[in-house]
Amino acid sequence: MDGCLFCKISDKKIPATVVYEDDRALAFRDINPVAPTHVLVIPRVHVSTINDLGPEHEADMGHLFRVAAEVAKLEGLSERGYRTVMNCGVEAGQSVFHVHLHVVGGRGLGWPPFPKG
Ligand code: DGP
Repeated sequence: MDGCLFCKISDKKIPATVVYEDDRALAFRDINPVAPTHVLVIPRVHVSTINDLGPEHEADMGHLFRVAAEVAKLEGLSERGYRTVMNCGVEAGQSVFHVHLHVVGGRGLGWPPFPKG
C-alpha cells in the first residue's frame, strides 16, 4: 500500500536487517529493540490491524507464527523461550499500521508485560 512503511520495507524500498524471508512473509530486526533479539515478522500483503483481517488472511497469519518459530530457531531461542506480541490499535501501542508479530527474546521477560492498573 502506498505510504506504508512496512510495505516499503517488504518491497526493499527502505532498508532493513532481514533475518528471514519468503514469498508470503518478511522478518527483520526492530529499529528500536527491547531485548537482544527483537524481530518483526510481517505478511507481504498489507493489512492495517488485526481488526481488518478476513478469511482470506488466515493462511498468511498462520504463516507468521511458523516464521516466528523459524526466527527463534535461527536466533537460538527455541529452547530458551521467547515471546510473540501483536499490538492492535493505539491504546495497545500499535504505531505502524501494517500487522506485524514482534518476536522478542534473549533475556528474561516479565509477566504480565504491562503494569497492573
Ligand atoms: P508497534 O508499536 O507494535 O506498532 O511496533 C512497531 C515497531 O516497528 C516498533 O517496535 C519500532 C519498529 N519500527 C518502526 N519504524 C521502523 C523502521 O523504519 N525500521 C525497522 N526495522 N523497525 C521500525
